[in-house]
Amino acid sequence: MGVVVGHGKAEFVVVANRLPVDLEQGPDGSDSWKRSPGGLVTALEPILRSRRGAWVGWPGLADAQADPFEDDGLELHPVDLTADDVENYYEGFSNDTLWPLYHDVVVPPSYHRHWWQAYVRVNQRFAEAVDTVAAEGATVWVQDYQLQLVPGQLRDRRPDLRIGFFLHIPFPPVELFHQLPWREQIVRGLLGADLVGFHTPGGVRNFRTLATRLAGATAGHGGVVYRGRDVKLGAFPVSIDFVALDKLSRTPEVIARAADIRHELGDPRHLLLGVDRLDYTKGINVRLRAFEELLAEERISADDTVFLQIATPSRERVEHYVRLRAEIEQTVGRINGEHSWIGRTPLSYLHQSLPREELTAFYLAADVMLVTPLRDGMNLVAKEYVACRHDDGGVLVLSEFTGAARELTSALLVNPHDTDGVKAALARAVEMPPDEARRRMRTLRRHVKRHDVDQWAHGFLDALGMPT
Ligand code: ADQ
Repeated sequence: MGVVVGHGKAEFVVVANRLPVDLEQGPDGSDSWKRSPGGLVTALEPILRSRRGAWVGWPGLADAQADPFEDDGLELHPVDLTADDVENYYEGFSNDTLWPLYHDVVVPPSYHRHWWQAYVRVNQRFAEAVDTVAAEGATVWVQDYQLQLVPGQLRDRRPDLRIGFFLHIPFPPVELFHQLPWREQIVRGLLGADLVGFHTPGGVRNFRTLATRLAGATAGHGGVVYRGRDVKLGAFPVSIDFVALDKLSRTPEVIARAADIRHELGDPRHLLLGVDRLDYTKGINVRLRAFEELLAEERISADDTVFLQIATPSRERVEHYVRLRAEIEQTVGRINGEHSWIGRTPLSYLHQSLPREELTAFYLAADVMLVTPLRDGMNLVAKEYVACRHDDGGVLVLSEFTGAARELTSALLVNPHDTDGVKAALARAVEMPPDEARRRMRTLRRHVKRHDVDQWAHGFLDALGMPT
């Protein structure tokens, strides 16, 4: 894949922790690149290709030294991370300090000075990489919580650049953010951008307050004024490639596979589904508890109901994740021990990542989709489920604490801290009259179709002042 390129002069640069390709090492030690398709790549690829675009990011393998290269018209610039960087910047500060802090301290964040130092150092390396690839006056779009210092570091080196930043996770309430020993540096880092985007107006509000309190920013038109510069703030709810998923879900292969899945699960009358990265923010335990209690109270029956939970392995070297996995596996074992009979298991649990076609078939097969995070920036699974239901079937149960809940108001919205409320919604979803379910699903589909990932990317870049 690809040819090596020199230091180009890109007009549009995307910077993210990860490149849209993964570097993989074979058993013989040889390197190869593998595409890692995702919504962000799909949305940005056409824009990157249409104007000398480049992507700066980590290839996903520690201690690899990869040269910049071109892949099908896209310039890719790997940033190398050592094993020590991965441990301290990525697993440490990004995933064990910022991630829990920004998700309402669902688990206690750890604050370590050496993690912070690694975060500063690695962010600086990303900023240097952008400096070498960006043309005079280029537009740079920095993605997510791993790189919050990059806008400021880049502004210092390259005042000619137009810099946007988008946060894919929630921006926390003011009081929680205050816990962070390096709160002022993070806020100032973000204020290096010309536009800072969040999923929701709540994120905008929290950040505006902190920018004023911690960095002396003042009120400005559409945002704040910081060091004499306008910094725009805005809510841009991310989305999915509706057309592609809708199309995939209509293929005969996917439709047949959906029927097979139900059959393999024993042709239950009701099939419930959960799909998540295995993460403590996703509230997997919340729905398992509700399911368990409903079975115990005989409000649903193991004779005709199956709940399938698919959890992608995630952050397996971080302690909280190791513990979460053990807890969930114990709960699954308990529920099945209690409520199964030979050849009939009410709960199926897959700790696996699935190919897109397979996931689409599961979405199409499920009568009820359970999305119950304790906190989630957006939650794309909810939108993917809706996009796959070309038959207008299925009921979505959705946590109020997701960004998606602001848009998908025709779902059954639940408070994941209220077990009785989740149980009531689950029972209602199972018994919902088909007419009502179809009406709700049609409304949801109309919304996601109109607000897809393409519209998200263009909305952000227009606000940043880059014509697309
Ligand atoms: P995530 O926390 O990863 O994203 P989410 O938005 O739900 O959460 O996206 C997960 C993606 O992984 C989905 O595209 C889903 O299809 C896929 N996936 C999940 N389980 C899978 C499995 N077993 N096999 C294959 N694929 C699977 C972060 C934020 C979110 C925000 C997104 C985008 O935490 O709040 O919505 O970024 O901004």
